[in-house]
Amino acid sequence: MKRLIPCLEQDNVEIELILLIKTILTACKEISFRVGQGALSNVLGSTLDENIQGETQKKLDIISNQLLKDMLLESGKVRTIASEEEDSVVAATEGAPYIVAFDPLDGSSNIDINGQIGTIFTIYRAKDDVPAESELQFSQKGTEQVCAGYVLYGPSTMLALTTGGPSRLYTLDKTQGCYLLTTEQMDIPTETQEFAVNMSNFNQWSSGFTHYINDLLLGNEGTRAKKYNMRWNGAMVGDVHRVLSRGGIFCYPNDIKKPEQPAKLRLLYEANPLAMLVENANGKAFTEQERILAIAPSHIHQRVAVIMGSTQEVDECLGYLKTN
Ligand code: FDP
Repeated sequence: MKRLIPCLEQDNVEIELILLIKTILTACKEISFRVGQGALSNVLGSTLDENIQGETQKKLDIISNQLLKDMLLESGKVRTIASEEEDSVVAATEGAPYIVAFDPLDGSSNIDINGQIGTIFTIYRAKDDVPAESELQFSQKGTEQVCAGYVLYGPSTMLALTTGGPSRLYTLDKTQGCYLLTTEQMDIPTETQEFAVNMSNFNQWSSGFTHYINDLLLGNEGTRAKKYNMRWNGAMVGDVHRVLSRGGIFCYPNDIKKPEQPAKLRLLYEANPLAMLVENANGKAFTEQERILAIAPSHIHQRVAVIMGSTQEVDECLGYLKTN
């Protein structure tokens, strides 16, 4: 099996970027170890702090954030860092070529129950006309990402990565400490009979999205004339991993009862990297109206609705949103 670095070299990824990816993955190996230790390393449970979005921070969130931040600050390759767990951007090395954003541990509610969680990351080129300490470093569309990926801490630790070419999947060989290529090119089937959505939000959706889900639930008797199955992991990284692995549609639509904050998921370090992986695996990733990767961001913690996965199913869903 091929190791990660030779794969990146073969894909003609520039050496500086390879070194940066290696740094992120070294931090993730450490996170994987701590996650694997579970209750034995006394890292489960909550701290008393809240992050900027008012969510209680879990101990593992804080540790993972610190590990990634420290290693990126030391690497000399990163000019500016943004994290779900940091209120504002962190200036790193002046003149360094890249900026990095990450969600250190996505799916926090799964931490204490030994469920799937993961680190999502994205890399862009630094802007020379913007100071390192400015949030404007990140006002770049998702199409500008030079690398997007996640490390999933499940029964095995897996890395999904794209540097602009195909989305590839690697598995961490814990005996050797290296990532081995296990799926050369992920390929999302265009059609599906599986959907992922938090059904407890049913009463908060637009009429178009409610109509779409109702038609899926009607199965063979409804207009879609197909029996659909539902899977909900509770961690976007795990749900999108399933979609990348065997197809499906993942939806986190707007909550129309919360006009002040209708969307839940974050554009910079959740939606954009996963959208790039999905598109580079022949899938489609939209909000309720537009291609996620084409959004000009307004803020590092900006939230967007997310509908991603099998192309035909995403198109069907978007059709309901247009006509209702
Ligand atoms: P979490 O807050 O647990 O980190 O990023 C947000 C996220 O997880 C997603 O991974 C997940 O899909 C969603 O929130 C789950 O939130 P709800 O339980 O509110 O639907």
